Amino acid sequence: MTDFFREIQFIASAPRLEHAPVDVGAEVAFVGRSNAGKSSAINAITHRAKLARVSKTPGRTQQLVFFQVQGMLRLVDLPGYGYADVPEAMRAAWGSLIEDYITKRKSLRGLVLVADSRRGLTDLDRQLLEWCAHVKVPVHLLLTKSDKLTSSEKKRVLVEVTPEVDQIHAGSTLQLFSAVNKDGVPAAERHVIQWLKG
Ligand SMILES: Nc1nc2c(ncn2[C@@H]2O[C@H](COP(=O)(O)OP(=O)(O)OP(=O)(O)O)[C@@H](O)[C@H]2O)c(=O)[nH]1
Ligand SMILES: [Mg+2]
Repeated sequence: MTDFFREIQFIASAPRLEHAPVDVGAEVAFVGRSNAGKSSAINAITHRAKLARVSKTPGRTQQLVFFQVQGMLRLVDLPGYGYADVPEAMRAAWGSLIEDYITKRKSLRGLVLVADSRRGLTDLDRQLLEWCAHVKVPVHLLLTKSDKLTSSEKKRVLVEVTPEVDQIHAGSTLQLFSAVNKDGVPAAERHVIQWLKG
């Protein structure tokens, strides 16, 4: 555990990219399906229990939420996608907000894609990986909630997902992760810090 995130604090939430903090420095964003565990991953990696809001109700984080790590370094909690129970128009708006952010944000150094290890990748995760490959944004995949898997299930998900990710966005990295038992937290933390420090 490092003290890199010791002074992290919420700075802004933005319903649209125009409302985001000025686009300088370096940023790492967490993205993924609604309820996958993005906010929990941010809290685990920063060693702050209640920094990002965790909810049992999917689709809670509907804005880009910015945290200042130190100076011009930031983490971003992106709105979750793919939640079935929202109107189509709202779903489309979330999609374009995320697409806008990924394609236009100059300070974006890398995306942490969070996916439930029990489900593997969804179609929207694959689409996101394709966008990232297209605009050359590096991706680190967290297969989270690994505390729910047996050791043979853990092996199987890695065997299944690794070639799939390689095929869509070669050079991406991936790991198992759990915000509950902290499996993989140090590795994820190192990855995020490396991106931020450039
Ligand atoms: N067992 C287990 N549960 C987890 C883990 N991470 C998150 N959860 C649970 O999954 C639910 C969703 O977690 P969040 O972190 O709020 O997920 P999110 O991706 O930020 O969700 P949205 O903001 O709605 O898109 C909560 O009930 C968490 O407690 C984990 O590693 N293991
Ligand atoms: Mg969230």
